[in-house]
This record gives sequence, structure tokens and C-alpha cells, in this order.
Amino acid sequence: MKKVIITAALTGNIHVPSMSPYLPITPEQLINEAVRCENAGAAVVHIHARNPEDGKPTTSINIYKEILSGIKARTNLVITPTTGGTATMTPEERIAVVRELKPEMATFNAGSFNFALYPVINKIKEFKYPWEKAFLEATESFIFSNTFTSLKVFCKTMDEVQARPELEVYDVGQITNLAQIVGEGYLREPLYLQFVLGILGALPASVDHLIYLINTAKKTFREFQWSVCAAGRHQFPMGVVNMIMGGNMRVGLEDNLYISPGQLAKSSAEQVEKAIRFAKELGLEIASSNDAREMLSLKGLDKVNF
Ligand code: KMH
Ligand code: ZN
Repeated sequence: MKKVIITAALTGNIHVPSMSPYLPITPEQLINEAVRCENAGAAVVHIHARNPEDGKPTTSINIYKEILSGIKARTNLVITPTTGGTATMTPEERIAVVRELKPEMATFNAGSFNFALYPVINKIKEFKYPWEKAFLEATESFIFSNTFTSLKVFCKTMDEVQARPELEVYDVGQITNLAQIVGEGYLREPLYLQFVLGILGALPASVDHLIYLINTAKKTFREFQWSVCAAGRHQFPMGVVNMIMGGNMRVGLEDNLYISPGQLAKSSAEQVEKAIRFAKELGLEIASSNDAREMLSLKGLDKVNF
């Protein structure tokens, strides 16, 4: 029986600290959260770094190294750092975390699109840090750029360090992007797709959209595995349907700050526990991190550079 890989995305670079007191910011908080998520049954953690002083997303390789080596020292988790970078970074700068730290897996965003967060500004009563409001406002004119040129830069670097790309697909056209670079020999099957639903600027979260993405991928690729992550209240409905469809599930405070309507999650581990309860009720088995390594043909934690 296929086992289900549960990924925990711990903090992201979307939510600002004023949205939840439980959003982990410092390396220590992120490492402790990873330990909780492993104990709850997660196989993979997805990592963004933040400035420990004020929670502002950072691309500091030193802070990434501190977080990743701290998680490696206390868990056996597969660690997937982001290559999302920031609005002003070049592809080379965004992929530096992979070139330097040589992780087993890293994110790979499969196309360009508006990535807007500004509508949440009205929901935040008081901003804790001066950077937060401007950061959210800036997304009104933000295009998340992932051109074919930058996708190929990412492919080359991930190949060089044997990091598996976790292919973030936010819309159906990005499946065609991936097919194009597979066709040009930059990317090889079997692929690991992460369908990302509910981002303003890309595909809204709904069952028919999820099924449309899965079926389009089945028509396009011979061999792939997939997972889903969905923003906010869509996280569990999309995840459970996806597990029934034979896919995997991502949870975590990066994608959703709540454990149930109106109730903030105190930890991504609470969402991992809830996802595993659903999976078990569906009669599904949970993949350990070593199962995930086997299922995704990862190089192993002994071959990373942190
Ligand atoms: N933030 C999510 C919507 C990445 O980190 O590269 C998708 C994501 C992408 O996690
Ligand atoms: Zn991310």
C-alpha cells in the first residue's frame, strides 16, 4: 500500500508575525517546531528563514545553515529549504541556498504569476514590526518571476548537488512549463509535484481544480508523485481529497495559521497530528522520513552540506 508523505511547512515568507503569536521566527523556535512535527509523524519539513530580531524573511545563508544543521542534529527529517527568495533576488541568488547547503530536496517554483497578499492588511488590527505593512502592500505589484531561463538555472544547480526539486505548481500552465524543460532534458522523470492552491494570482482551491491538475499531470508525465498544499481554510479539505486520490499532503503555519475555524494553531505539529488522524481514518499508512527518501529517491542526509 502506498504510504502518505506528510510535509510540515513551518513558517514561510507569507504570514507576518502580527498575524499569529505562534509563528516560529528564530532558528531555535524553528528547530523545536521541526522536532515537534517529527514526533507528530511528519516525514519532511519545509523551511524559510526569518530575521530572529523582527521576523522579517531573510535569505541569509548563515541563518539557513543554523536552522538546517540544528534540525539535522535532532531529527531524521527530510529538510526542504525554499528557493522562493525575495522579489528583488536574481535566480543565482535564490538558488545559493541549494548550491551552498546541498540539501536532499528544495523547492522549485514552476512559473511566473501575481502572488498577492495585500488583502490581509485590513484583517490585522495592530502591526508589531514596522516592516510588516509595507511588505504586504508591496505584493500588490509583485510578480513571482520564474522564467524558462531561471528554471534552467535552477535545474542545473539542483543536478550538480543532487537535490531533488519539489516542483511547486500553482496553475495548470505550469505543468506545460515543466513538460517543456523535461523535453529539453533539464529535468528528468519521475517528478515530485507539489500542487499549491488558493494563492491570489493563481488557481483557487477547489476539488475540481485539484482533480484537473492531477489529471493534466497524468496526461503529461509518465511517472510522478504529488502532494498538495492549500492556503488557509482550504488546507484540510484539499489535503484529504488529495490523499484519497493517492497523493501526499502538506500542512504547516506557512500555509494556514488555524487548526480549526477561528482557532489559531499553536504549532504546525497540531496540523500534522490532524492530517495523520484523517489519513489513518482513511486506512492509509504514514511514510517515515526514510520511506519518503526511498519513495522520492533522495540522496540521503549524509550527503548534505550542513
Ligand atoms: N509558499 C507557498 C505558497 C516556496 O517556498 O518556494 C509555496 C512555497 C514555495 O512554499
Ligand atoms: Zn515555502
